[in-house]
Amino acid sequence: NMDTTLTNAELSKPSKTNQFYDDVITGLSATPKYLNSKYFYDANGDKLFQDLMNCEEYYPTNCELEIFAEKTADICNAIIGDGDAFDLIELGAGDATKSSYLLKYLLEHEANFTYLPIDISSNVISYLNITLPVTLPGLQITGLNGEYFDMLTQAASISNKRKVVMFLGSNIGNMPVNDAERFCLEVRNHLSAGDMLLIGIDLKKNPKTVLAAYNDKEGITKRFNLNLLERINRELNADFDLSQFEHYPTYDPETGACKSYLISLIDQKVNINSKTINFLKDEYIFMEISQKFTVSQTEQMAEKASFKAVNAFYDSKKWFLDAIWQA
Ligand code: AVJ
Repeated sequence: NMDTTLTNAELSKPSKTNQFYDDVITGLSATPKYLNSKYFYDANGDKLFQDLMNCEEYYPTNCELEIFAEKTADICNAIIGDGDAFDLIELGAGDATKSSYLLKYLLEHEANFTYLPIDISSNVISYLNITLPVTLPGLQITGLNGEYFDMLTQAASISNKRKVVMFLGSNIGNMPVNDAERFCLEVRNHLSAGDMLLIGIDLKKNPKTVLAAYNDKEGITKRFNLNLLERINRELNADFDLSQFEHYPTYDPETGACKSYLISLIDQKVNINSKTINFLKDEYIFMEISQKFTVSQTEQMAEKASFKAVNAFYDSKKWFLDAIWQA
């Protein structure tokens, strides 16, 4: 049950019962302050991310869509392999637009598979469970709502078929490089020899292009960041004044780290249920990292996680990579 809304009874209990509350208090009590970007994705955040994917500057989605549309057969044939039954597991499925290209092709070619989308958002999973069997007749789907590794463990417990895990959209970039390596190793440890990881990775490119994608003119990225404060207000009984925080995106072409911050415009106190958090003028909250990689960095990452990089699919601009790594 991922509904993190606190009832009055829960709010008056020790905070241990609510992970979202604990994480928010931990992050905002730290120096420097931070929030975990996985909490961006409530119903409003899902909607804002949809808008972001449709905005002009946010290129990663269009690049990956191009790869999935243009290289469908090659990707699917690599996934199908010898033709044995398999589970197609997607970590952070979102609206499954990209994977739909693959799902459609796999169904048309009578591949024997079950689609298991995993998402932290219960909205996403109920939406997929309802809509995909209608738009893709014959699709076997089991949506799993929860944290990636809990749900990977659950997926393994309900089936012992070969596994193809998809981790698309450069979601891997939401972790600092060391964490990303550890994450890939943990995925590998949930897999068996012959299983696969299809991973979408945003590549280094002109720094202006990267920065613009996280600083769109319409201000959707700004609202996407501020939405987390709004979510904290709504779900954790807090009183953030959104007009007193400014969105500050950065990109460092050396490290490939694209980071977003919210900066306090004034000295201010924010109450979160019974806790008070002090902000100094110009103090920042680190909100999100969207790491960009070189191709050789992605190959190193595969190797460190005990995968063999077996296929690489690029968009025409070579801005984005979908790689197949074999366990
Ligand atoms: C969904 C994590 C891949 O980092 O590019 C988009 C989220 N943040 N704009 C990304 C996001 C700001 C996105 N990921």
